[in-house]
Amino acid sequence: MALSLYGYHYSVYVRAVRLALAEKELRCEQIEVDPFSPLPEGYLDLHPFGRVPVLRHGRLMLYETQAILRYLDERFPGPPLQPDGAAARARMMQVMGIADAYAYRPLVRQVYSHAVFRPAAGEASDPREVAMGMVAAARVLGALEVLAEEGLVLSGAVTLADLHLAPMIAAFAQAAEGAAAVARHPALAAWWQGMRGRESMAETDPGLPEGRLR
Ligand SMILES: N[C@@H](CCC(=O)N[C@@H](CS)C(=O)NCC(=O)O)C(=O)O
Repeated sequence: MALSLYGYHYSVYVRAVRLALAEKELRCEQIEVDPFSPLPEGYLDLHPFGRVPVLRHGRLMLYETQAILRYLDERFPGPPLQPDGAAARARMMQVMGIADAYAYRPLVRQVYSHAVFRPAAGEASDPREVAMGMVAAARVLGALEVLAEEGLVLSGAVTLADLHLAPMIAAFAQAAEGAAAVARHPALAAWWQGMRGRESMAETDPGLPEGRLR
């Protein structure tokens, strides 16, 4: 049964799924859907909230990145991406929850989008969004530092938490102020140094738009 991924090239959530596919060495058809443009007809039948990613595997259609990552890890062979032990698994889920609830908006939609993506795309950006994002990011990085220091996740063997978080940190760290903020957190910075060098990260790097008008 073939795998298909509906996703937007620049989406951090889609990149998390692509990372899992790469780490598990799975082949997957990629269908481009830009959720920030008018959606293709029928797309809301696949994802009622109009977001990306959506994974198709045979008759199974799945949205929500955490569910997709779990499915890929549990359904397919390859290196296991979930740690042993209740505490480490709970930490993995905790990091993914932090990424969704507290990190995505400031790190990606405020700092990356307004300091990096929009300027590259030739779109208007708002420095106040960057400033507000940096304020909110401080608490997120502080919380992640505590967890990386503890070492149950974000240190060593790659888990779904690493794959979920890494695209957000990758986006954030493209802004000079984002990179400087990560560097001020030694355990998180050490994790990021290891993570960013992985082959799967190079394979899934979306690059930047060049003066493209969306
Ligand atoms: N909870 C969703 C979030 C996915 C998400 O927000 N994706 C972004 C792209 S990175 C999106 O589709 N945004 C469209 C929008 O905000 O309208 C998941 O985990 O998959």
